[in-house]
Amino acid sequence: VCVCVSMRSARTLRQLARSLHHHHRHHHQGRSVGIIGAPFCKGQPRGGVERGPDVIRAAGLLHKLQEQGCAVKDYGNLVFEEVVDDEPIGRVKHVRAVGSANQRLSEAVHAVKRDGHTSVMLGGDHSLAIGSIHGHSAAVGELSVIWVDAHADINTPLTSPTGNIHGQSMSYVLRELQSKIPVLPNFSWIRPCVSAKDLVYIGLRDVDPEEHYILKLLGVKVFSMSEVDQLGIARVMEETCDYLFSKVKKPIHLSYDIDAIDPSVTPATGTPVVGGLTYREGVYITEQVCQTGLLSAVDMVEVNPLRGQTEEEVQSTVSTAVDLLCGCFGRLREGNHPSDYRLPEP
Ligand SMILES: [Mn+2]
Repeated sequence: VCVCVSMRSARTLRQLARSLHHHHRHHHQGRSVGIIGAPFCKGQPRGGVERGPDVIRAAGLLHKLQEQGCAVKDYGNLVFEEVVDDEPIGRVKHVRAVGSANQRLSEAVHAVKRDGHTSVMLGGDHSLAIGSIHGHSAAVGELSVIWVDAHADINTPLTSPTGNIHGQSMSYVLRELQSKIPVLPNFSWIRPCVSAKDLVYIGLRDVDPEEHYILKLLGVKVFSMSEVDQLGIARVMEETCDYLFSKVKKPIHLSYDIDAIDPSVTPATGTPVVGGLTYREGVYITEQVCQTGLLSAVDMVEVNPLRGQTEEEVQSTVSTAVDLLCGCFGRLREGNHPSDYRLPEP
C-alpha cells in the first residue's frame, strides 16, 4: 500500500475537496432558480408593464441571486404572438390573447419545474398568474398559494366591473368557482387546480363587493391591511404558515403583486392603492416564505416602468422588486455568509 502522497496528488486532492465543497454549497445553501420573463400587458389597459422582465433583470437580479449562492438559469423572455380579432366577450377584454399567452406560460413554468428549479416568473401583468399557477400545479400537484396584493384578483368574467383579466386571475384556477366561469376562447386548456382552503391573501385594501362576497362564500383566509395593522406582519406570517401547513406541507406558489407595497415605495405600477405594506413588511413576507423551505414558484408582477413620474420612482419600484426576490431565496437582513467560509489566517 502506498502511504506516500506526492505534492502533486496532494494538491489535486485538495482541489477536488474544494470543488466538492463548492458544489456542496451551491447544492444545499443556495437554491436552483429558473427565471422566465413574460412581457405581457393585455390583462389590463396600461402599456409598459410588458417591460417588467427586462427592467428587473437590468437592476441586477441574476447577479444578486448568484452572489447569495443560487444557481440561476435564465430561460429568457417568452414571445407572445399578436392575436387578431380579439373582440371582448361580454365585458371581458383580450380574452384570446390572455388565453394563449397563459397557455404558453403554463408550459414554460411546467418545463422549469421539470428541470428541478424554483420557478421565478417576471411579469407582465397579474393575469399571468393563471398560467404560472397552472403550469406549477401541472408539474408538482397540489399547491399552497400565497397571494400578496392590494387587490384580490378574484372577480369572475361575469362579476368583473372592468373586464380586465388581471383582476380575475384567481377565479380561473379555483376549483370552487369552476361552475361560475363561462367557456372562453383560448382557455380550453385550463383545468382548475387550486382549492380555496389552500389560498391565503396578504395586503388586500381594494376589494370589489362581488369579490368580497366570493371571499366570504368560499371562506378564503384573508389578511387585509386591517389584519396587518391589528396583528403585525410577524403574526400574519405565523398564522399564514399555521393555516397552510396544519395538515399537509404542499409546495408554495407565491404570487407577489408589486402594488401590495405602499405606492410611496413602489409607485411605478398600474393600479396603486394608498395604505399598503411597508418595504420592511414586504421583505419580511419573503424571508418567512423562504424559511419554510417549501417555496416552489414565485410571480413578480405589475412592475410598470412607464407609470413612474420620475426616474427615482421607477428605480425605487424596480429595486424593491429585486429585493423581494432576493428575500425569497435566502437573503437575510442580518447578513449572510457562505457555509464554507474560513477566516483568513496570518
Ligand atoms: Mn394583482
